[in-house]
Amino acid sequence: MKIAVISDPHLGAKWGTAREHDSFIQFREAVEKSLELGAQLIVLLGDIFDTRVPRQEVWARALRILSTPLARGRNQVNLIEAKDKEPGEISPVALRGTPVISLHGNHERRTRGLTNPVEALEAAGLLIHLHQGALVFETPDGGLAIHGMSNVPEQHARKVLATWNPKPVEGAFNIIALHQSVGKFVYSSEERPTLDLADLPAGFDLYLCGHIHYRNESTANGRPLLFPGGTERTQLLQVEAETPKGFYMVEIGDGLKYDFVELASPRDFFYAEMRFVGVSIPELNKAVRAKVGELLGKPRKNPDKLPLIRVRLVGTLAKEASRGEFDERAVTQEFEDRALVVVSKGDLVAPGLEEKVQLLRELRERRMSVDDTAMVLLEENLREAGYTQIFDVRTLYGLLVEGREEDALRNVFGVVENLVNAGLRRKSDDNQR
Ligand SMILES: [Mn+2]
Repeated sequence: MKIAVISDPHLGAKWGTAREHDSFIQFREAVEKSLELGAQLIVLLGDIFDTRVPRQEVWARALRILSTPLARGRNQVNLIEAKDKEPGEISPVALRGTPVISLHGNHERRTRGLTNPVEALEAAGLLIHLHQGALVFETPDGGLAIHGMSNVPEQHARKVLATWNPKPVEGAFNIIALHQSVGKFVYSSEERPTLDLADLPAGFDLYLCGHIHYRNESTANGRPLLFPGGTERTQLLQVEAETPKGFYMVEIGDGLKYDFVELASPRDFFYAEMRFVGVSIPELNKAVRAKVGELLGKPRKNPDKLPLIRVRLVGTLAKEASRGEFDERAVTQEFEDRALVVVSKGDLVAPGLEEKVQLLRELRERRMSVDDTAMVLLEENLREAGYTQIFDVRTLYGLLVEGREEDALRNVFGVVENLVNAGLRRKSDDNQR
């Protein structure tokens, strides 16, 4: 019995850029390759889509790819029980060809009562969605139970998993699938998971986890824990440059075997970090271009596509220099025929800016949401400019967040008008005196 395990395709990622086709090409390759290799079941570990409400163009391409497993292969698995699924949720269409079972990821998660895109795919019969549930199959190699918990907010993961409290099905090969950060396996270093390897329920034969975008292997309760990593490169971290993209082919029956299958379609990705102390803008211009040139000379796996290059700049600028003077877009343009270059200068600071960086770091440590962080920064900037007394920062920020720029502008104009009127009044008072 062969099962393909594919994670985090992030369909629609980088839409509107030179990379907009990548997520589809790579997911298609993973699905087609898994069918060629004889997958009788495909398990998707979540984040099929990059957004919770994908655009129509993304839907069309996703549906086209996801209809291939249904049309290919002869179904050799029989669903005998669906735990915690409402009757009628599983379309008979989903059990044709090679069935697909999927979690939803954090990118697809929506408020209770709203349909997420993985549930929409289930409604179309293209897959079976699992969230705190299990599917029990009869296969040519015996019983197979697939248990799954889709993504929940990281701070609730431990509690939700404990409440769900899945138990292995007796006499079956039991697989459990999650889409969370677990222990040291985190999506980003700023994420603190509540779930530890020790929290994973015991008694399962194989543990699978999405969410982590680079391939990893570990163990839980003495059994393998596999992170296939995403088929799409979304983070451009160093580890993503060092780890090939692909998926797992798991074989059960005579024991357990698994192989990582590398994809051929992803672009080459080269990553470099450059550290500076007191660097001037001309020096920076020269050094970054030289580095991109050097990375372009590296051996290539996929010469058919422009490689991705990310250069991350870290350190301090010369006294008179400001970050804004370094034109990273000029570098991208200069190399656009040879590579897709991203230069990140966020960690390159002008002297004197250390304080602000420190503030950002503190906000990050307090684990504030992006909204709250932006709010504090707006307040901080207005305070520096001496404007805290006259602006109601929270109201202003609220309007900006809701996309009510017109109202925000009116709010600012109102404040300015009051100031001008007050000034005029003072002037006329002075004149009358
Ligand atoms: Mn993801």
